[in-house]
Parts: sequence; C-alpha cells; structure tokens
Amino acid sequence: MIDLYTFTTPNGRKASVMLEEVELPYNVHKINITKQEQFTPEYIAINPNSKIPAIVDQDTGITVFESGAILIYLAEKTGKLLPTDQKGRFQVLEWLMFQMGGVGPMFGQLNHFKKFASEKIPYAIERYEKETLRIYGVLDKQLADHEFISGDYSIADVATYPWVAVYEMQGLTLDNHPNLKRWVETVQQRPAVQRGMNVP
Ligand SMILES: N[C@@H](CCC(=O)N[C@@H](CS)C(=O)NCC(=O)O)C(=O)O
Repeated sequence: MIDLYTFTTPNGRKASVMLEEVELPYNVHKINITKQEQFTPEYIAINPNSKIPAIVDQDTGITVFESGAILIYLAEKTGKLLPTDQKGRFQVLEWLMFQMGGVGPMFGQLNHFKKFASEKIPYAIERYEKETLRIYGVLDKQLADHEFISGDYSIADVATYPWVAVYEMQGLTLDNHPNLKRWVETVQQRPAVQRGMNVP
C-alpha cells in the first residue's frame, strides 16, 4: 500500500494519475498548502522541502519526494510506463527532466504572476508567458511525429499532462499548437487520467 501526500495542484496530480495508471492501491492524505500544512514537523519528516507530492511505500518503507522521482519509483516498482532498454529509458527520462526543470517551474511561475500575485507585474507575466508558449512550441514539434511525448505513453506524458491541461485557467489557447492540442485531448480520455485528476 502506498500513502500519497498531495493537494489539488498539477504536481500533486502527476502522482495520483500515475498511481491510477499503474493500478497500485493507495491512501490519500490531503496536505492543504493554502493552510500551511506542508510546514508541520510531521510532513517535513516526509518531505524536507515542504512541498507536495510525496509518497511512503508501506511495502518497502521507502519515502519519496519530488514528483519526478515518485514517477520513476512507481514505474520501476510496477514495470510500467518506463522502458527498460537504455535508449528508450533515456528518451523518456530526458523529457521527464524537461518537464521537471522547464514545464513545471515556468508554467508555475506564470500561474503565480498572472493569476495569484496581488500585484500584477507586466514584466514577470510577459517573461513567463513567453517561456510557456516557447515550451508549447517545443512539445508541439515533438508531438508532430510522435503519438506521445516519447513515442509510447510513458511517465513523460504523466508528468507533463497536468501542467498543459490547465491552459485555459492560464488564459492561454492551444489553437496555435495543433499537435499539443491533439495530445491533450487524447491523454484526457484515459480513464486513469480522469480518476487521478480528481484526487484529492
Ligand atoms: N519540484 C517539486 C515541486 C513541488 C511543488 O512546487 N509543489 C507545490 C504545489 S504544486 C507546493 O507544494 N507548494 C507549497 C509551497 O510552496 O509552500 C515536485 O515536482 O515535486
């Protein structure tokens, strides 16, 4: 059994979508980051960085924080969504790292400055919107000749989907990125994705 510590955000949903995809049983522990629950000593013992998501695998006693590490852990535990041959594995891992270092931080900053910041700073909004649209272009080009980000559906798709899926909330459109739009529409039809996106 896996204990999942999460909240209603794209990073949290990467982990819940993955747990649904690999069909592992899990308990959901809601960490309400708007109520500072990520800063309790009990949670810091699980994630020293005070962010969601994190998991505790009761079968192994292993705790994992950072959503990318969680996806790799669950893929290796189940043998799903991460190829084992070296070439295929690194084709997925490079796109997973691209998500972790690019998509998540840049789209997250755009959310913050465009939606949540009490002071609207045009420079910051333009900087992160421009970078988000540039990343849309990178993904769109990759998806022009790949059905999924790395060919077969993988943890690269699981990591990226929850961040692209919120494009309307970010005041953006995918109309100029037809391959990315086609991919979002395909991934959102997966029953495991629909279940995972509703957790917690
Ligand atoms: N790189 C981390 C980022 C996690 C992250 O930023 N989580 C946000 C929610 S999406 C959070 O917990 N924020 C609470 C805070 O910053 O205090 C991961 O991918 O797990």
